[in-house]
Amino acid sequence: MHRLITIRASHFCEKARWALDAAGVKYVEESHFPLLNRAFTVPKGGVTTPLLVCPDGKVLKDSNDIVRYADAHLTAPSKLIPQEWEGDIAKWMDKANQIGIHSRRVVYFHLFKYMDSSVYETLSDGVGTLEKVVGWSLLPLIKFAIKKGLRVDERGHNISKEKLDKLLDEVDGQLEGKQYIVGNGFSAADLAVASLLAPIIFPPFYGAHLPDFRESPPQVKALVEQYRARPSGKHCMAMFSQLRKSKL
Ligand SMILES: N[C@@H](CCC(=O)N[C@@H](CS)C(=O)NCC(=O)O)C(=O)O
Repeated sequence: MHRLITIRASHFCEKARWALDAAGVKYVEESHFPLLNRAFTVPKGGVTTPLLVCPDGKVLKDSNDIVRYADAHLTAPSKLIPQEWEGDIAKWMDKANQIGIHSRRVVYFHLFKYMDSSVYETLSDGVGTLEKVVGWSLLPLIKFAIKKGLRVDERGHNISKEKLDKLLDEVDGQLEGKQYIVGNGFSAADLAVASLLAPIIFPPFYGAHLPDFRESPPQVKALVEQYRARPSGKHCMAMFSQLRKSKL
């Protein structure tokens, strides 16, 4: 059996989970708090999550590698990375990672500022009982490490929002008159962009607990609605409701 080490709410982890689910690769998910994840990834030669331990002992330390590994289990016409579109898909997967870096900072900024009380619930999703207790007592340190490590502050937020908007202009342009980002069918490009934009869209059928968008304060609602209104936001909602749903 494969073991997927995650921070469950992480959008990079959702990308890996979705690809494995789409390919029918069986795995057990082992979720951890941010920061505490390193006690489980570093001994396996990794740092961040997702990290996949394969039954033969091989370790995949990057979400794009996990998507490619999952895709190797698929055959045409279900492939996430059809050979003819490989180059374009790789380009969009890289762009999706950039989207993920900036959407994460914007979302953390809003979460800490307006929804601080829901941070523990979100970060502790899927974590074992003992680690939940440890995570609760270390929560101030974990939040501090996230804020410092990812530069989640007013300035960082403003920079990331601008970069995110530019990246999404490109996605919006690419989607003009099209349902999918590359070619005529769902691919790893759609999966990656939708997953990495998801924390700002709150799509249904996300594979982890996200705070209830309907209960969120007006500042967060306004942010989500602004991004949901864009073609890239609509694409994210559509990919999750039409395609992620059946793979959960
Ligand atoms: N390039 C990596 C990035 C993954 C990443 O940034 N993961 C974050 C969660 S969103 C993480 O594990 N952070 C905890 C840490 O840095 O130890 C990938 O695609 O797998």
